[in-house]
Amino acid sequence: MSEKTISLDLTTEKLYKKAKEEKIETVWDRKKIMKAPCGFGEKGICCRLCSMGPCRISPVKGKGAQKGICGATADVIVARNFARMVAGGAAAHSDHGRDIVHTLYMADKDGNYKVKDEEKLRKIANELEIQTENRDIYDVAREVAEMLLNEFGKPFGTLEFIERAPESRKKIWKELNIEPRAIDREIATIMHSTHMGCTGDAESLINMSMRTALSDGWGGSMIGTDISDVLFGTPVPRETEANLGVLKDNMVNIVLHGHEPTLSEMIVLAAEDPELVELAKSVGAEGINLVGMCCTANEVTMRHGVKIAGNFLQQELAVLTGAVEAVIVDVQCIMPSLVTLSECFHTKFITTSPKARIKGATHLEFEEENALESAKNIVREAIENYKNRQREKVFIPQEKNHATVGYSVESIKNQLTRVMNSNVDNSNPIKPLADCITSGVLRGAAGIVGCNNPKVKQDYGHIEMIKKLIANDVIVVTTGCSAQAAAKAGLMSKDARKLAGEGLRRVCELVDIPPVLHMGSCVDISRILNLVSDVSKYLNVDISKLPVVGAAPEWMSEKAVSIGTYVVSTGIDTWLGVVPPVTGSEEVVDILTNRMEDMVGAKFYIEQDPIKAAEQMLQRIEEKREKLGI
Ligand code: SF4
Ligand code: MSK
Repeated sequence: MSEKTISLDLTTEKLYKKAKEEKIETVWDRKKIMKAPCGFGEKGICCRLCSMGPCRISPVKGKGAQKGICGATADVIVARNFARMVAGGAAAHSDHGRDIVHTLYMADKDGNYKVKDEEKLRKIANELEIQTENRDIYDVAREVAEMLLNEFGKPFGTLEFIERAPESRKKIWKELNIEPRAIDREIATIMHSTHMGCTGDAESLINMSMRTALSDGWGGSMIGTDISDVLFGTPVPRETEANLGVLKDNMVNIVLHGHEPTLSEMIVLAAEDPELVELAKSVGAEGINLVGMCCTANEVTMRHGVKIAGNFLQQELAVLTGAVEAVIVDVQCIMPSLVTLSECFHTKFITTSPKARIKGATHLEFEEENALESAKNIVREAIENYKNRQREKVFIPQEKNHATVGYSVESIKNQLTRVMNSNVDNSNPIKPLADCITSGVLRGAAGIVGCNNPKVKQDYGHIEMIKKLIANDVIVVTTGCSAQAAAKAGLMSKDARKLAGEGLRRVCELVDIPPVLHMGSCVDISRILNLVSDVSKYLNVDISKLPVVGAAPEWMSEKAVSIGTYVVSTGIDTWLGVVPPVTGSEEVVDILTNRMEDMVGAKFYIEQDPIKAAEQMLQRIEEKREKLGI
């Protein structure tokens, strides 16, 4: 594979070339060794749920095994595998959310974790019908935390935050019996129903997948986002930079990678500690340069403007620069390959969570009870490693781009109302956005999210799709690695307005925003759900009728399968740029790409060419506009 074909990003090309020259293995080399993927796995027709198997179904109709030993058909096997992917993704996001709520429970005015956004906490407390008047804010915090922890295992009722959805949506969920109940319960139900000898009906399994996915989007992820805002502050627009060029030759470089802000927030504080800054100087550096990778980068850039080193496929490349003293990780999207790769350099690969220990890594467990001290110890480890940097091995590509980030729902509403205040009725902060859509100045909105995947030229899917959409007056909101691709490509700079169509450009100029808005990490897709719900309620039309689309052009993780499923179940058509492992079942393909529309008013589209996908999205947006008569 040549460096030209693996990525759209010049820094990736350069560092991949370096890896080749130094005979260091990367994700692309392992992908090549893997040769053609297993045809059964690719189609989802391999089952190893019991020891009568493993069973694999012949992909040729009428030839070879058409059923597993227990009699399970390809439809059942594919649907069970899909459901388990959803459960895996929902578990990851929701366990993240649960940890954040635990932190809120521990929060104390004299402790390391404090309530930073009291207004948001009071708003959530009101929603949960928890008294706030004349109460200490930390008492309120504990009661909110207890109630939200209960959302994971409560024996009766449905999730509290689904009340935020428009009535029309809740009605659909109720009729289909996919209103999510307790979060852990939905995940356990999938694991039970997909056990050998349980559900043998593909449609029922996809229904259960929708309910479990909704417990992620409107449950675990939404809780994770909201409580992170309460603890660490609701993001507001701020400036940052993105790409590996943010690493500094003369500083202690620390890459923060993973997902949960409980760790990264404390590392941010520790890196500003005067004693540690002094220590960095005493070892010959000019200071500490903290940068982010993957969703941790999104969390800390949204709240502090910490610079973004890169997205998923750049984690190995950061180490390959030879200039990173430590990669500090917590959970999710961390390649175990970082162990051997770090051994080729002086880099310390530090794991911190008992949920994601990796053999060969330095494990410094992050103790939340002693959070700041614990974070300082981890940062100290990185500083002390600066002296081991081998100068002859250092190569930092200089490419980076400027980005304006920090677009929480609150900051989008603020920005819109503040700027457009003079000529609109200010009674509903969502009115200006809704007006721009109904008048046709903006044709619609698109949420572009998700990972990188070495099956796709890195960032190509994200960037080509986004460019096509903004050129056609569709405002784009992004999260996850997609947001980082956009930031690296300069699409989050206000200058990128020049790439937008006339209507979107006018809105960007008036409101002073870039055409692509960074809404945060993967759990923050819940922000998009809240925003779309607000527009739906304001216009009094169901979400499925709005000119709004979603896409994950380079997705790779189970979390993305859960996300796609809850976004579609919320009524938003979603395009996948990587084919999911379901093509071994005509019925499952039919449900996902056709019948789901009759159930929830939206469906999946599979299109590997991002430009064609964007054209389909634009067409769908226009169809919806026509039906709405706007
Ligand atoms: Fe085979 Fe059925 Fe067992 Fe799966 S559950 S491995 S299809 S016998
Ligand atoms: S980090 S899930 S690679 S978006 Fe959220 Fe990026 Fe995908 Fe991980």
